[in-house]
Amino acid sequence: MAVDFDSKSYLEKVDAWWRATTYLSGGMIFLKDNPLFSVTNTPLKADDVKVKPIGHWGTISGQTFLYAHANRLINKYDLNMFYIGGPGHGGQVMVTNSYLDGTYTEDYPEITQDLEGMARLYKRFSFPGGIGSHMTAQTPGSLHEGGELGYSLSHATGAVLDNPDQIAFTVVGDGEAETGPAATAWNSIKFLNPKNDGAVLPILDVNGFKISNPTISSRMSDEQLTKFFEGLGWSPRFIENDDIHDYMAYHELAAKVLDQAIEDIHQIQKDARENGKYEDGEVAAWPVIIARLPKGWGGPTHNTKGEPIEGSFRAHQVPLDLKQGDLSQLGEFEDWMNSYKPTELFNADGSLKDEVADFAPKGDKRMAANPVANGGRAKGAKPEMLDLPDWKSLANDINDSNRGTQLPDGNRNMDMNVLSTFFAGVAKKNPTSFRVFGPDETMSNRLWEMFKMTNRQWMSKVEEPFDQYEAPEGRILDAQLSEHQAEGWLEGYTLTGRTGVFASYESFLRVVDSMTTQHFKWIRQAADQPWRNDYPSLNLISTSTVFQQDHNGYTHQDPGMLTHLAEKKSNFVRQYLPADGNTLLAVFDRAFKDRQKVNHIVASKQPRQQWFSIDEADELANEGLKVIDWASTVAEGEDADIVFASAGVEPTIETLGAVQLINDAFPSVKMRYVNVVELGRLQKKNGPLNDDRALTDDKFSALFGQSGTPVVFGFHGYEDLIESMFYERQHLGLHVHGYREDGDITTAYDMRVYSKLDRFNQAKDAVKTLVANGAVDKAAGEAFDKKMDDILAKHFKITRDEGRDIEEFTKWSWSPLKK
Ligand SMILES: Cc1ncc(C[n+]2csc(CCOP(=O)(O)OP(=O)(O)O)c2C)c(N)n1
Repeated sequence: MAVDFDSKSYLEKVDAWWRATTYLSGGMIFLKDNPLFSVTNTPLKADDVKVKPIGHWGTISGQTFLYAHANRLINKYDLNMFYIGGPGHGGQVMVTNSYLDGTYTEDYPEITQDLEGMARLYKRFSFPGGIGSHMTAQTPGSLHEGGELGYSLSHATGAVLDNPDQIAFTVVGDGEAETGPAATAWNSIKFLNPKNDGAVLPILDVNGFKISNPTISSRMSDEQLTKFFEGLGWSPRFIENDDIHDYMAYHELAAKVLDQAIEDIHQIQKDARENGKYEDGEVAAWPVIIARLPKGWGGPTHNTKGEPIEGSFRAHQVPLDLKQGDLSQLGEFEDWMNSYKPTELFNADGSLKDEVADFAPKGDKRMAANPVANGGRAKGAKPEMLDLPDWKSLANDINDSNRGTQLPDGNRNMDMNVLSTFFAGVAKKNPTSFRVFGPDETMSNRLWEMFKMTNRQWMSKVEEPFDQYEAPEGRILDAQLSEHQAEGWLEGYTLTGRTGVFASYESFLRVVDSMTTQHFKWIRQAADQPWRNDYPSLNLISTSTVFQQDHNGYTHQDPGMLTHLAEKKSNFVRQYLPADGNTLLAVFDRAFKDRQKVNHIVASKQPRQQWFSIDEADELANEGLKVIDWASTVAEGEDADIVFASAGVEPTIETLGAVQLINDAFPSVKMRYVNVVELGRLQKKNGPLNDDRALTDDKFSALFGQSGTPVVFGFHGYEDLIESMFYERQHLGLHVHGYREDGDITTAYDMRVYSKLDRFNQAKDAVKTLVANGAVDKAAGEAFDKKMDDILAKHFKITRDEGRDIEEFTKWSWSPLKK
């Protein structure tokens, strides 16, 4: 017999499921045993109660209500839908739903669907050695932890891009909605193409309160919220009721409103897919739901002082003063739990009653089992890797005759532009699984070849010739100036198994540094879950970097992302500083094949000398660092008087400039030059998960000499990062020339001199150490030092008088060393 999903009896099933998940969600905050005390007729005793109950209650019942209704929608419309909980601190919502639909037990067999398993689940919730109270990577069906609030909509949008049948059922907290990232993420519909992308169904959960404040939207009228959302292009609808305890009224309304939303989504997609609509600048008015579901709904109503809990901020975390050491509120707790009528829901052995269990969607239709939230594929299935073009066929031919020069074709000197030939090839070969993201910078960051084969995806009107490269379909998503959106979309895209790149101005990648932290934490925890598939790596490019800012200045100088990421567990982070176009190509070939990392690549977009042959670039990218023999005068295995090293584009130019100055003046000095591309190879951090790429101590000293060997190191970032790495290696002798937090609107070279990264300052430092260790005569050293000072004085005068750089810099190119 056909099921009547709109009937009262079916809504009663929804209600039963809701009560069951809410019962467990509330109970596991407090109990570590005896979860079904009234079903099994086993009175609660102190030992069943946690010593220190922690977790959140306020967000739960609204979210479990919505989750139950999402299940109904899946059953009614046979949807491919998954759940994103913006207020991820309601971890129980996804935990209890996945437990009751069977997914949890499939993923964690020890958590059986009986009394013992249920007790184990209670105990492990928000408990030492157990699971987090958020929708962490431990949670089946989750791809969004929601610990740091703000990204639910961006993640949802990223997840459904190029996933035309997918719907992201996305609960946005009304507190979360006040964050900058969430506020700007409503603009996502200006970029979602209903033809090729899936849909996001946002439900703004206006439960009225945050931790201890009301929310802004709770004090806005329906009319104001309607205007707000309509202004953004959405089609808003409301779920609300005057009598908050008339639950059937809520069910009836929710069913009606949500059905309409799904039918509208299907209509929008049909119009786009079959009738060619939304190709001319009309942005689809996607449904958004505003659900006014009270905070702490259906839970304890008042505290012992008589102040309201239900419908108040007081419901946010633990709503009762119940703990093992104080059972005075046990009665209130029991009344609350029994209000869900658990005897109607559960059997005494802990299993769900058949008629309740029957409500759950089946197989992969269960939101907790939807493959989209598990790297986009069935559990244990092999990932689909990108089909990559041969980067070597796109490389510059660098040899002895042109090394360290600017190539005749100016475009080939801009590393980012060289890289864009690779990206264009990747996009061509992978038309639905590769995208480039950014905050309006793809053009500025010189990924120009991309524009020859694709456009920026933009659903609003295109007004040519005033606009360029905007179209409803395109592999580039950079037409919203928001780092949060670019990062959030990329994360959603990546966590669902596709590959993307976010290219950002270096300093403004800091805008989302905590988002990258959250992503790192996710992949780190996900790696510990045997049932989780792995993910492609998250690829971040820092360009428009610290050492050349042209019309921008000091505000645009911040290479601190390097330090920020270096502080994380290094097994999940790769940071690359390729010094030229070939190395950048080789690094991306590696980055796109690597799994489950945060790849941070610092790259130049400015015309620069090119250095490395294809073979050298290959080795540098894959080994991570290398002694460069054409820039060294010491034989392999011999002790050097001094080691030069560099990481980054301008540091490499300047350090090699210093190598040449020293070699010209003191040809007998034995020098080794090491180019460092993969920063993590130098580190030797304490603690687990930190050593999968660390050099052995022997290899480190083979490169940098024993402690005491002078090492002049040109570095792109803040100096203390390299200092800490040498400290960890107990290597004394480091002279690092990095960014010293000085700069201005000035010439390209002056930016380097500001930080003493320039070759003259590096050479001065080198000679001082060579005099000290006797490799250079004192008088000769002093004369050299004066020569360097004179050049720097000239530099200072000419930049300030004429606004240009000196010929010692502009006319310089590499010439072979005297050996
Ligand atoms: C970016 C960020 N800022 C602050 C917090 C601390 N915090 C945790 S929960 C919360 C209130 C959340 O309110 P809302 O989004 O409405 O969720 P709900 O009411 O459903 O719990 C805050 C401020 C956070 N987790 N993330």
